[in-house]
Amino acid sequence: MKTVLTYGTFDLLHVGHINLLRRAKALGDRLVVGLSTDEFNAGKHKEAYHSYEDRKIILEAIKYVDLVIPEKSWEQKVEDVKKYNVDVFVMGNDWEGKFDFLKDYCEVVYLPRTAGISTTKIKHDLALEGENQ
Ligand code: C2G
Repeated sequence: MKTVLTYGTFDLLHVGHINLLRRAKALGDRLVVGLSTDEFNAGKHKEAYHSYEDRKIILEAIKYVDLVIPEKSWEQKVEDVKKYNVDVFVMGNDWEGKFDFLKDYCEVVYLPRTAGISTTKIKHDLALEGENQ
């Protein structure tokens, strides 16, 4: 049983998120997703449109996702890697290098981001659309 772990906010779910989750799952047999809580997001200066509870329901409906756990702090990753016997830690390459400390515990893989889509872009485009109506 090869376990893969990733983290994120996954708000306003889009193809970039799905591409990440699909490729992450392909690296093992089980994918665990650390989902940023609303409180943790506040620390990232992010405010998700969907609540943690709703984002969790949405993620759990994705066939690539096997388990969703709360991401409450920057410091929990080593503990999570040990707790879930993680073999591979995966993030999009906008995080390239930021989690290399985990190489002492598991493989660390940064995957190319999907170009042209982001939650921020979705919000921006919708706001512009609203202004033009
Ligand atoms: N992602 C991607 N392509 C995009 C958008 C996002 O590959 N066009 C990836 C990101 O690189 C990340 C994952 O999808 O690996 C989730 O993205 P976010 O929800 O924006 O997560 P983020 O705010 O980066 O939080 O402790 C780590 C943080 O919780 C990561």
